[in-house]
Amino acid sequence: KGQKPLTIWFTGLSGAGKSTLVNEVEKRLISMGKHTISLDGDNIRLGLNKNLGFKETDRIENIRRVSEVSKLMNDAGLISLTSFISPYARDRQSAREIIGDCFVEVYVSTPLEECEKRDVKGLYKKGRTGEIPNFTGISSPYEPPENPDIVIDTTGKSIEISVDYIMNALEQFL
Ligand code: GGZ
Repeated sequence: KGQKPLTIWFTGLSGAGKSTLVNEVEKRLISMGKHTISLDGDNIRLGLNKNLGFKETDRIENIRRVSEVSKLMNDAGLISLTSFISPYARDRQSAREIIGDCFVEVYVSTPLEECEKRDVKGLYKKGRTGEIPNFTGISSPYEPPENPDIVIDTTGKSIEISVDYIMNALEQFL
């Protein structure tokens, strides 16, 4: 039997845990025999979108292209997992419209305070000093989803617990 194509769209602040969750959720899906692709800054912003930065119009175009690519992947039958801050509600709504009813929005709601405390790559520090301008949560907005399909705050949770929670919530969409 075939699989249902799906775009599992992760949104949230830098350091919220999107990429980690996408990687682990993808492993689980693969172990269930699903065919997947994951889209993130590493394979999109360094290639297709290398002409884009972080000002508002660039972020809008980043998310538009990711939406179209994810739709293509769904048309090819794949489950696509996307890991982008995608800070603007309007652009996530456009993504939903482009992708259609196989769109699932996962809000990684880890609060700014916790993301900044983690500061895995030292980017928040640079955001605070202004060395990195337009930093999401500090000098650039993040509009939280109002009606996400799944919400997960990773504060104080192991990766395994968080992934168990998401897989359970995803079941109805698979
Ligand atoms: C936010 C930035 C910025 C600025 C570089 N603001 O934690 P990371 O490093 O690995 O993930 C962040 C990533 C965000 O790119 P996205 O394509 O997800 O953003 S958007 O959806 O808004 O287009 C961060 C790094 O890039 N980064 N500068 N100014 N994050």
